[in-house]
Amino acid sequence: MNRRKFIRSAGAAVAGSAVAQNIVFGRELLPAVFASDKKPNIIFILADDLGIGEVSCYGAENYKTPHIDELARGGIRFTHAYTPSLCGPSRACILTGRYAFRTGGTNQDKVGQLKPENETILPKILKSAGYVTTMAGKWSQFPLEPADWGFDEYLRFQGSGQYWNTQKKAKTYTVNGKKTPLLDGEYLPDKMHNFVVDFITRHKEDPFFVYYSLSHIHGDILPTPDSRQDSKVIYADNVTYMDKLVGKLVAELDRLKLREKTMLVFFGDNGTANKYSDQAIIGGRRLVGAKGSMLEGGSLEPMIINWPGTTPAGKVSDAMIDSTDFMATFAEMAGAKLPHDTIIDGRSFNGQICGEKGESRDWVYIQLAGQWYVREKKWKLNQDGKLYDMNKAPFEEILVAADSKDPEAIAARKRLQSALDQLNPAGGILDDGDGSGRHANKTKKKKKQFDRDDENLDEADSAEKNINKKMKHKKKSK
Ligand SMILES: [Ca+2]
Repeated sequence: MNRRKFIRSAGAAVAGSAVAQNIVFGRELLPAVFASDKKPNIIFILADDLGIGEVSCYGAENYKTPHIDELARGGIRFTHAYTPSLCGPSRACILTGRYAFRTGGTNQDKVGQLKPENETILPKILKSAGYVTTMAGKWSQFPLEPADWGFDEYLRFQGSGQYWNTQKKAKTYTVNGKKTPLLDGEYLPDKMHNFVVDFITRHKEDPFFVYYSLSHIHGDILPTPDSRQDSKVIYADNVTYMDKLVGKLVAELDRLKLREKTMLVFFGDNGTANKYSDQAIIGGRRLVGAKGSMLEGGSLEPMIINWPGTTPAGKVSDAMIDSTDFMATFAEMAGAKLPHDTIIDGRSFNGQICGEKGESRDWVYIQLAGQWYVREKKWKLNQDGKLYDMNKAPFEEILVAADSKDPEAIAARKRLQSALDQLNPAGGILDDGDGSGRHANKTKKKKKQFDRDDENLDEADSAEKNINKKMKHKKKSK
């Protein structure tokens, strides 16, 4: 039996035994079989504040992303991939495979309080299967250093959207614990690229995992090395540069002859920032909502998986993908065991990657602060019992009357309410922040501040700093 067929039949066997939604199918069955099989390298590229409205293969009219589009032509482009609409809560779902009401990562500041002794994240899981791991770029809003969470090597910067040393937080960056100055004229995203290329070159014989967490296209929006001096489209220049970096990395994989051994995943951590959402136009229309909202523009993300020889080329998949799924998927791919003493919400979509029809989840769950919803392809139900018809999404979400007699709507409400009842977010760790998803304190900030697109994220970063200080103090006093 070949590997794909094995994945399919193992999945079917476990799914058939009616395991709970929360248990990843087949996870106990795979490692022995995969041990002798070649494990793919995994490169996870996470763009910051990028929605589908900035990616041309999704129909974005104001931007061109030829290199990302090329990945889609040679791989699978997913049209229904979702994640919470702010950086921290989104990254917590991606890295832990667990929902916010389980980890406590309900807002930006709270993610800064997660602890490695409570949460096992992706690098640790993959390391247990023989992977060498690295991260490059933004580590916020996680606390401590990437190494404390299991990365073998890392290059991280402080805060978000760091590019030039003219920015306060970009005077230095940290490489494997060592503060390194960013010199005049050095472009941090290029340093990150070089760091990743050096890593994959040194480890081309090992299975490796790269968590490549881009600066782009989070504010500060500054001219790129390629911007014309008189450029009036600096934001678009940043989209273009991000795309160029993706192309450059693919070229390096070609040079190293690693393309067929490497699964490239491209994803965004949340939707377009408010400030630029009017330009994120598809088919003449703007998406509903933006970063930080509970609407499509906040959580619907571009997602492309390219692995020549394994992913079907040019496929467009409408499978529902939840950002907690990466953990289960990569673990299955690597033949790694997931933690057995904790609930993993994500489910492997390995079958989709291998070009088989595959099990698909029926809904995704999205939470930010004290708000949440479950979303199927056609319907969405939130924590207040409001049901939305999503047939015109991502451009419109139509509220269904509470007393609607439409039998489809009645059945959808019942289904989704049952999913929410099963998850029971209100019975988990509750958000004690100001409700914005940004802050852990209860003092409501002025609305104006919410609308600032959190370009600076100073408060989230200061919370991260405080917890880092506390942990350091604790380590010393031990
Ligand atoms: Ca973000």
